[in-house]
Amino acid sequence: MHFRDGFLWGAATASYQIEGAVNEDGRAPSIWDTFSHTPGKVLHGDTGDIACGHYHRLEEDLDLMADLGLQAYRFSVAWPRIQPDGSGAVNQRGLDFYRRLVDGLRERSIEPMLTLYHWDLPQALEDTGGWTNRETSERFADYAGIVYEALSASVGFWITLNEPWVAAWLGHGYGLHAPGHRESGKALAATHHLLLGHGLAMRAMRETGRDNQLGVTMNLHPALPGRDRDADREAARCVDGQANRLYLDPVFRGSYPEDLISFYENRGVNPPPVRDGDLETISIPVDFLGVNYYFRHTVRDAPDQEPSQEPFSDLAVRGIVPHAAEKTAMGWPVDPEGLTQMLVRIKEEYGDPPIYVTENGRAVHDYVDPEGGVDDEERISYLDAHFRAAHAAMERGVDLRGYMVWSLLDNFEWAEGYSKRFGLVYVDYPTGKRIPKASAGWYAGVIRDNGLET
Ligand code: IFM
Repeated sequence: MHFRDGFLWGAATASYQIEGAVNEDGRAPSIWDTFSHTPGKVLHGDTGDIACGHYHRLEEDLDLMADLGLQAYRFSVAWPRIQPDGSGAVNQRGLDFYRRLVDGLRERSIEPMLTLYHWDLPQALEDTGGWTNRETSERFADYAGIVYEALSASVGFWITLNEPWVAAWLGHGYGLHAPGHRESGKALAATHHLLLGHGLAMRAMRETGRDNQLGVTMNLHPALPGRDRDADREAARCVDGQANRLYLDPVFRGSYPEDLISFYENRGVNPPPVRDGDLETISIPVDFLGVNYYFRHTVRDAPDQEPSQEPFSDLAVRGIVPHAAEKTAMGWPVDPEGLTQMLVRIKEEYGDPPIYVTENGRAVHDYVDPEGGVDDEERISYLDAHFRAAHAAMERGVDLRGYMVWSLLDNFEWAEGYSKRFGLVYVDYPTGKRIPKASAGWYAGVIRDNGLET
């Protein structure tokens, strides 16, 4: 089973999840430093203070990528390293770190794919309202302009935001992520300001006239009714509205999904604070869409459900995990067909954009065996099935151009701390030692062959 020539195989990470060195070289706190240091927010009280120590092990990690044969590496820039106050003065030492990273990738012929925002908002901006404040969108565009100016000659792929649904809803609607707010209205405001920030950043980067690929990454999940009932079908439509269309529609069609906005308005929740011209800015054409795919939502109508920290509870919907499904260590159902469906849907309903899978992978209860290896068979079979699902979408005409496995390294899995391992490479946290898992060797073979055995 062959992938097209030039298909880009890589792996992904994010700044707060791997770097550590949170107080070094001028970096100031982000909302995740504050959140993770707040008792009760992250499992076992884990924080990103040290994480994988990537900031200090840069060369070693670059060599690991080269050993794996990666053709691309997706990473994110920590805004509080670049602008510790979230605005104004630029911290050159922060930029220097990413310059070393990008140069190290280029020396190893690995294509850098840079994400500007993977959730580590400078705390100073949160103190003035964070993403619920419109000004944050403008600050984000300034920051994008700074990083673009510094690195656009060496980085070909630029992603404005990672998973705006997660930043908006887990961070502002359900309180499971930083900054920990729990109001649907705040999540809608954050959604709008994140998307506006994306559009303003797109404009700032485009205006330089440089010829790079610019896009945005969304986490997308097909939504399926749990039972053969109209009420569950309606629940699935609502979840699809919040999880998928609330992001795809404004970027690709220049509008918000009316059914979802009226659902909230009917319950007294303010709609996204749109001003004249915002949707034109948000829908500035992207060169590609980044898709992060993990699982499908299966949902039931739950009319008596009170809004809680449970995602979609404010939609009076409950998510279920089908009994028969294989589950990952996150408890997420394994569903490769959902990837094919989502990719084909984007092609059919959103104008057939070029797509990169910018994240896909699974958590496994990995351990080091007595021989010193990590035999993560479940990860191999998960990736194998999802690569085939991606290939099936390409056979149906989807313009899929590359695939980034989540993740290069085991890392800080947000509210789950270090308890969940997604890496191709095992990290022994007490020592920082890296041990490539069986999946790393297997993936190197896939990259070498640009395909899978049938
Ligand atoms: O670890 C996260 C990543 O930061 C964003 N996408 C999903 C991954 C697994 O939960």
